[in-house]
Amino acid sequence: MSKPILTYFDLYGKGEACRMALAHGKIDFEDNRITGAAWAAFKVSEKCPNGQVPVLEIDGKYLNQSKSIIRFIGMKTGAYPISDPFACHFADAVIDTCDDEMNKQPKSPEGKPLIMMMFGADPIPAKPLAALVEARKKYHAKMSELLGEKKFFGGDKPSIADFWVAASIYSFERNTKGKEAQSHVYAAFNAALKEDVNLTAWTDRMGEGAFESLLRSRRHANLRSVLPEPGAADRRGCERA
Ligand SMILES: N[C@@H](CCC(=O)N[C@@H](CS)C(=O)NCC(=O)O)C(=O)O
Repeated sequence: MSKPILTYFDLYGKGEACRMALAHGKIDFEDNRITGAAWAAFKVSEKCPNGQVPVLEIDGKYLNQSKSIIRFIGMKTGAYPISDPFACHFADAVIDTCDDEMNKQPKSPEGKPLIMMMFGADPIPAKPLAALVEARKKYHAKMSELLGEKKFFGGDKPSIADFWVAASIYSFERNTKGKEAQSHVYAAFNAALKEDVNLTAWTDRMGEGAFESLLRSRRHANLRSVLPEPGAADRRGCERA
């Protein structure tokens, strides 16, 4: 297998779960964080099948779509065990449930998800923040219910569902290097997570072992400097900071 290259922006967003799956699977990969002219060229090249990232380049092929990529990684590493269709179904169902919960996110009167205010320069005001926290609590409760008494969503070891959920939690509740103007949002989400003892314990478990170095190497994602044009990623649904 050639050394895979994961191309994404210098954000957590839709690329982070794939990074986590690769790191946890101990796959030596190039974390290609693209911006500016390099991104403009990549977007229109044959390397970018749908003009969007993430893209995983491996063995001369260019794989797009974050969920399809993470399944591919999981098939290679065992985190998506194709010999166990029930386990694969459960992992997929958790990921689909994440989508359902994200689709229920509060929106502005214009129909824009309030979470997109994370991309703005102004701190999110109290009222939309309260709505976001409420939605996040429902997400926590749903994930906690699906996790049940298992150590991981994948049972004894993490599956791609664990990486999917961890990418979100470590982008918000446990993001220690997030955008300063929104630090009160990270803090409020973190406080909400603490109310869920089960999911908090899982979050702690996910932060141990193979993930430690990945999490330690994380740096502040400067949203505005990485976007190809002001608000572009915002419009395209990069819902995670
Ligand atoms: N369904 C795709 C969506 C990918 C997507 O929305 N990518 C955004 C970044 S999060 C993007 O490439 N935006 C820039 C653009 O479309 O020009 C996936 O899950 O991979």
